[in-house]
Amino acid sequence: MNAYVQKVYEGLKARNAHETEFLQAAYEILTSISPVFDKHPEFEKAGLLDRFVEPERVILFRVPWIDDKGQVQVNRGYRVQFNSAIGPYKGGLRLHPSVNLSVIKFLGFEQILKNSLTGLPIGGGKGGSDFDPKGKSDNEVMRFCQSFMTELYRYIGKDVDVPAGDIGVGAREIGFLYGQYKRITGLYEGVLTGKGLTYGGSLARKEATGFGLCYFLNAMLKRNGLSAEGKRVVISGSGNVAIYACQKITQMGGKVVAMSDSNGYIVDENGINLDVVKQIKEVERGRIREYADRVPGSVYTEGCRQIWTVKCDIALPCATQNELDLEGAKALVANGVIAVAEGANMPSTLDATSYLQENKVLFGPAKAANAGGVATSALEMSQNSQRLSWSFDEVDSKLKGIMENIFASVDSAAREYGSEGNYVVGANIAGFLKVSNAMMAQGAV
Ligand code: NDP
Ligand code: 2IT
Repeated sequence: MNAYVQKVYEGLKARNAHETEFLQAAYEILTSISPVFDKHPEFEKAGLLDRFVEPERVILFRVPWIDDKGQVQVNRGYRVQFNSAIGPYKGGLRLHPSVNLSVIKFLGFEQILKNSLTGLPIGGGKGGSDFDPKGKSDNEVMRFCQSFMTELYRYIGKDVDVPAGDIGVGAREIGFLYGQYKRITGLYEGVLTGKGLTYGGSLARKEATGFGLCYFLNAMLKRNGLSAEGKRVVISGSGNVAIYACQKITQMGGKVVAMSDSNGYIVDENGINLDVVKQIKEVERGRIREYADRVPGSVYTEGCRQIWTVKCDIALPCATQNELDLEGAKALVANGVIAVAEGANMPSTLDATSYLQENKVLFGPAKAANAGGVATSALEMSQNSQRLSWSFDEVDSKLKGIMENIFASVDSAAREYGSEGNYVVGANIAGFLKVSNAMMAQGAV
C-alpha cells in the first residue's frame, strides 16, 4: 500500500477501532485506490484522503414513539452525510435492529463511490435506525416514521440531502416519511425518492436495483464471452432487490432455483414461482418458508447461510452485509460457479471476495452492480425538478444505459491501473477519480 494511504488507514483504525463494518469497507477501498496516490503525490499535501475518510457530518438522534399498547419506545436515529463533492447527499435509510454507527458509516462510505459511478450529480450519505419493523402494526410503523422525520427534516431537502429506501424501508415507510416532511415544512418537493407513483415517484424505481444488477451482470458476462441463458441462479434474500433480480434474470433466460430470508431458504428445481414469492413478501409480509407449503416439490431448509451450498452457475447475494463468507465462497467454487454479482451492500467478506477472484469467478462488486437503484433515484429527482413523469420504458432504458456505462468504466479503470478483470479495483478507482477531482477543485473543505 502507498505510504500515505497506509498512514491514513492506520489512523482510521486507531480512531474507529470498534467500527468493524466501516473498517472493512475502508480497507477494501483504500487498498484499491492506493495506486491513484502513487500517481498523484499532490493529493497528500492536500490532505485529500484524510478528508475523504471522515464524514462531513454525523447526525445522531432520539426517536421516541408510542406503541399500540400506549407504551413509549425509544430508538436511535442516524444520518451520515459523508461527502457532497459531486452533489447533494444521497442514499437510503435502513430500519433493522442491527443498525449502528459502524453499519451506517460503511454504507455511506460505499455510497460515495457508487453514486459517483452512476455518472449523475449525487454525493454520498446513509441513515436509518435500530427500529425493527417486523411484527409492528402499520400504525406503529407510521408513528415511528413520523417521529424519525420530526428530527431529520431540518437536515434534509431536495438540494441538500435526499434519503430513500433500504432494508426495512419500502413504499409504505417512504409514504409516512414524506407526509410528515410535507406537514412540518409545508414543502411539496422531491426530498425523498422511492415515492409512490401518485405523489412524485418514478416508474421503474421499485424494479431498478434488481433490474440494474442483471444489466450489470449481463455486461460483465458478455465482456467475457458468456451469457445468462440457461444458467442456474441462486439469489439470497427475498426483499426488494432479490425479487426484481429474480424477475429480470428469468427474463434473460436464467433459472432461479433458490431464494431466502433471515430464517432459511427454499429450493425449487422447477424454477422459483415469483408470483408466489411476491404474494408472500410484498402483500402478506410473511416468511419464505410459506413458499414450500404452497408450491409442491419445493423444499425449505431452516438457516440462511447454507444457501451457497445449492449448486449454481450464477450467485446473486441480495440480503445483507457479510452474508457470503469464505465457507460460502468455497461451496460456490466447488460447485462450479462462474459469476457472483452483489445486489446487497458488502455481502461478501474480504476473504470470500479474494477466494472467488483467485478462482477466476467473475465478481461484480456491490458499488457498481447495485448502483441501478440510486441511479434511478437520481432520475426520480430529475423528474421531480422538471415536474414531469417519464414512462416505464424511458426510465428502464436509461437505467440499462447507465449500468452498461458503469461496467465499461469499471472495466477500463481496472485495465488502466494494471488489474484487468478485477472489477473491485476498477469500481473503487473509477468512482474515486471523479470525487477526488471535485474535492481538489473545491479546495481544502
Ligand atoms: P428488503 O428489506 O426489501 O429485503 C431484505 C432481505 O434481506 C430480506 O429477505 C431479509 O430477510 C434479508 N435480510 C436482511 N437482513 C438480514 C440478515 N441480517 N440476515 C439474513 N437476511 C437478512 O431490503 P432490500 O431488498 O431493499 O435490500 C437488500 C440489500 O440490497 C441490502 O444490502 C441493501 O443495502 C441493498 N440495496 C438496496 C437497494 C434498494 O434500492 N432497495 C439499492 C442498493 C442496494 P428478513 O425479511 O428475514 O429480514
Ligand atoms: O444502497 C443503495 O444504493 C440504496 N439503498 C438506494 C439509495 C437511493 O438513494 O436510492
